[in-house]
Amino acid sequence: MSSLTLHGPTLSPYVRKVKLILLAKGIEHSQEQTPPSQDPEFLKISPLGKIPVLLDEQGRPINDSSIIANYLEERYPENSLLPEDVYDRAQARWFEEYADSAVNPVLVFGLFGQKIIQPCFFNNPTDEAVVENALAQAPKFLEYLEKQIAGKTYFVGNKYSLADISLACTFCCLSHADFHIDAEKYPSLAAWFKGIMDRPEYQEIMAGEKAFLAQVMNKAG
Ligand SMILES: N[C@@H](CCC(=O)N[C@@H](CS)C(=O)NCC(=O)O)C(=O)O
Repeated sequence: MSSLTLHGPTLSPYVRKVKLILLAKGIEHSQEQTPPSQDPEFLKISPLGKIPVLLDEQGRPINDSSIIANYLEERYPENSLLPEDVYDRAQARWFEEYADSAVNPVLVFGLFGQKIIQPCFFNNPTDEAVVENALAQAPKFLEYLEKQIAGKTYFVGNKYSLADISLACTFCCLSHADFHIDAEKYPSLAAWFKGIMDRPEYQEIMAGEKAFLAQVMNKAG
């Protein structure tokens, strides 16, 4: 029987989230570097043309990283990435939502999207107004997250969870765009991210992404 197939490159914060969940849970899978597109063939498995898509062993698609995360948690409850406590579970899902729907659209798309993805993959110039808007909004996100992580190793329940994965995926993209957490202003958040980045699976994924980006940027001149 074939294993699960993840579609999309991990440069996408949402694909990276799913990849890290698969790795944390030790789930056998393969990965295709499928880009998002409106190609009719791709729309058959991704109605919105977005990545990630996860295909199960029967080739049935599951869309949206949060729904995939939930599916993986229910199907593979071992090595759970959600805390035991019901309130903490809600908090973990909140941080996932905060990263995915609040921070990424402003900071990831504003900085990584404009500085790397648009010029290197679409030959579009960086929209400096979008970058400036992202930079202006960054403190409100960072201040909130600094308060939430202060005095803790992980965001929720004293355990590595979906909350850490989702937020780390945001900061991975930002680091590609040369935006780093200022350790003087946000010491707890910076220490948390360093701790996460020291994990071998992050080292491996980021090394692959950096090598790929270096190649693409070289070609783009
Ligand atoms: N809520 C979705 C967001 C996925 C998403 O926006 N993916 C981007 C890549 S980072 C995409 O496929 N964009 C193509 C498009 O919007 O057409 C999820 O969590 O999977």
